Amino acid sequence: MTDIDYKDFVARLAVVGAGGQGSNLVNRLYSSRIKSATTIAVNTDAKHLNMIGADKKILIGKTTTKGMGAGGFPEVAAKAASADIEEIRDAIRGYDMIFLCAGMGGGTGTGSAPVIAKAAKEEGALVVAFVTYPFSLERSRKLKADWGIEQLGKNADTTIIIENDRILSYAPNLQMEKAFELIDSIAANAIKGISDTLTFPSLINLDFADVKSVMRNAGTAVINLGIGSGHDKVNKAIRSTLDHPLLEVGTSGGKNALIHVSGGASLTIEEATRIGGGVTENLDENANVIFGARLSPDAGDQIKVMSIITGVKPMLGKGSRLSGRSSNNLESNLDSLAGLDGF
Ligand SMILES: Nc1nc2c(ncn2[C@@H]2O[C@H](COP(=O)(O)OP(=O)(O)OP(=O)(O)O)[C@@H](O)[C@H]2O)c(=O)[nH]1
Ligand SMILES: [Mg+2]
Repeated sequence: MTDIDYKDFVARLAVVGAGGQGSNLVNRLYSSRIKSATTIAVNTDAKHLNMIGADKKILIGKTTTKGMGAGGFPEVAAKAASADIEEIRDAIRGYDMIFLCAGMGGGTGTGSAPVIAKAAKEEGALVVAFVTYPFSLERSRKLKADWGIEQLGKNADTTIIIENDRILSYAPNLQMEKAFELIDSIAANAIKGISDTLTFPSLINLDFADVKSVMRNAGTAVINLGIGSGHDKVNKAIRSTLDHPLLEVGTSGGKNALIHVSGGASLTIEEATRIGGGVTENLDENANVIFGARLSPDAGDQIKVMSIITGVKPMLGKGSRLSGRSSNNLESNLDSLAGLDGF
């Protein structure tokens, strides 16, 4: 029998960040020394790219915007990305899955992400976009964001939307910078969790073919997080995931779900499976549910849950049902969700 190097059969993954927010997210993952995915930052803004750590950086619009940014105009950024599309293609070629990150509402991320998504799909990758939706106070940016999300809907397989406002509604006293950090940690954790569980041996491995079956041409999706510890931690984890207000949507129509569970050395397959069942109870009867679980040495007694539900329609910009509710508990939950090692 000939020896086969099974590493050759592991899915190849890359994270591409477009614009300021996307590049910041890439920087965050690069700094955390993510091993399961290549990091690529794309921007029209040379100065910002210089400050970012990434395996690869691409300045787009070298001949058009000349490294000075897109000035808030998505159409300028779309042209810049198209002008340098060959360089983008060279960088993203050969990956099975691309996580594409961008803040919607500015110029570069909004305009270039759909162009990058299209190229990545043409190169054969499964394209999962993680985008942020602007704060209400960024009024004029919402129209641009809506446009960007619509374009991504046509070009990416799945678009997971994280609304900046939701963070403020349950952690209202957070400074803008800290709010950004929290929002970015959610996407970074999700990406790292999925990548690591696809790539490294895990308590319950995620299989790329399964991820593809949930994420291929899946439309908009929502992500929710939960946490549980101490007595009854499994039920606590389930409840906090179901109550998580990052996106207010009914998940009963949800078509498919990817569930990721992580916990300390004592986490059992039975507990992970119970959580998977609990957080998907309300989904469509025929929903395709896949899940993976990882042991995380630093987690101690804590179990963390991430659920991505596809085929749901988010109600963007409608504020949160949690406004005005005491948020102490959620704030501390968020803090413990923020560490990158957790998933
Ligand atoms: N979560 C998070 N959101 C951010 C961050 N920076 C900006 N945003 C949000 O993302 C939107 C787009 O901002 P940027 O990513 O800076 O914009 P850009 O894509 O670089 O666009 P231009 O600079 O206009 O070319 C903003 O409206 C904010 O809502 C960040 O570091 N974290
Ligand atoms: Mg910028």
